[in-house]
Amino acid sequence: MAVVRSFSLWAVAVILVALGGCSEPDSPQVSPDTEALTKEPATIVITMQDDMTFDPRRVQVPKGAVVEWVNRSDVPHTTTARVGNEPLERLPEGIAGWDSGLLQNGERFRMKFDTPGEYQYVCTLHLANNMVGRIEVLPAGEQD
Ligand SMILES: [Cu+2]
Repeated sequence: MAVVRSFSLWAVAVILVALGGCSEPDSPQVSPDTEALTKEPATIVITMQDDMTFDPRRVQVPKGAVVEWVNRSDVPHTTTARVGNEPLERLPEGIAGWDSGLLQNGERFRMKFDTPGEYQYVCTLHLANNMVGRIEVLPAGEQD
């Protein structure tokens, strides 16, 4: 059950996903009439607050959703979930995790969640404040 440590590769993949998010190849046959049926991945925004919290602290998202963290406070924060840092950081089996690095006021970090399961992440700067968040990624068709 060896876990491949591939943070840097993962970070590159995340960046590529973030950069390419708006230009994903789609079906060339989509007409305006079927636009309503075209499935755009949902984007869920989580803000980082002055009181050292993620807001909302817990979210449920459908498989394929994009989560975007935005620092709305005057101090830097991170969103970080690393393999082997249980219990505060938890990832589904085989997921490499992520680390935004320092996000200053107004800066953003995005992740796409394609694997159902429970993800728990932290701000590495504010562990003492219990700055923890949780994302539950639901299998397709099971979200309310
Ligand atoms: Cu923080």
